Amino acid sequence: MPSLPCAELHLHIEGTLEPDLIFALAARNGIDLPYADTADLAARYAFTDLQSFLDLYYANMDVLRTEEDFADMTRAYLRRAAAAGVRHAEIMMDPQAHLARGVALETCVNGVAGALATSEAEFGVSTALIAAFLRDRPATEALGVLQNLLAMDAPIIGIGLDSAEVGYPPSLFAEVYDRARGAGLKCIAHAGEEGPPAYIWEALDVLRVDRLDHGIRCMEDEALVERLVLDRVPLTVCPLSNVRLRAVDTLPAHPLPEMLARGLNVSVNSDDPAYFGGYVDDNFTALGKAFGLGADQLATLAGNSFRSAFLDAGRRAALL
Ligand code: ES4
Ligand code: ZN
Repeated sequence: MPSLPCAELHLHIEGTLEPDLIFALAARNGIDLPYADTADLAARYAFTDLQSFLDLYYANMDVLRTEEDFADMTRAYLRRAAAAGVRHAEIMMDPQAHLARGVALETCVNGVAGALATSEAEFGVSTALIAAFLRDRPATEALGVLQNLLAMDAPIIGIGLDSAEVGYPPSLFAEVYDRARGAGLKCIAHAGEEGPPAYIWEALDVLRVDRLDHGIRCMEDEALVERLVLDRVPLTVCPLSNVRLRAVDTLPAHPLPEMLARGLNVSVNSDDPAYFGGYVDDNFTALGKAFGLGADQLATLAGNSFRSAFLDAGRRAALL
């Protein structure tokens, strides 16, 4: 079956680092990995919650040292995304995760952005880059990184907020978001993945986000659902991620069909595909198996993805 054409709006580029590329980059950079082989590494992908995943996600990034490493990772994702039916990808990266390891901002940003620059010609995938800040690190650090990104004229269209959610409410980052909005950047944030509906309210009312990542716990708050429907706030839902990180018990228990039925503006995305059992096409296939989604629901999900992308009308029309 051909893949459904869509836009991918929730994708961490560091979460596309597949075991074989981790080993190849480790060899190239003379790094000794604490795993015997790719099977030994992949056997550790049995996560119990968000933090258990993040521990491995941050550890594996250590193989990313040079601009070429970041570019190779990005090109591998774009090649796979094209095969998955992705026409446009808005890609998050985590600069602080690299700065903390002594990798320069220019190295990680130029490596990813360099690969994105040739994506349309090479893979037929249009792209945009979003710098995400780590909410479990100080907001002052995020502000400093934002200032450096602006000073180097980094080719980013927006900012995001990710990493460990519970205990780190969006309101901690109000100043960062005000500064980004003032600089003309789009604003997104993870909220309501593991965190409570109150964090989604804060992302909307304090950070004034243009789009929400995950947001699935909105279903616990009727007034919040009404607000999200009324404002047509895009929610980038990641079904296989939610199952692997136990935000939901099983895929058949996922709220996505109910979210669609309520009229929420949801799209399907892969989050960290190398870790969660698949790319966006795999997410659609798994949803089809679990729920038997009809052609109308698939068309709504794909349509929502294109409409929720930060694309002007001309570029959007060219993709459809
Ligand atoms: C993430 Cl699934 C998820 N949640 C929060 N932060 C993240 N960073 C990378 N993947
Ligand atoms: Zn995410």
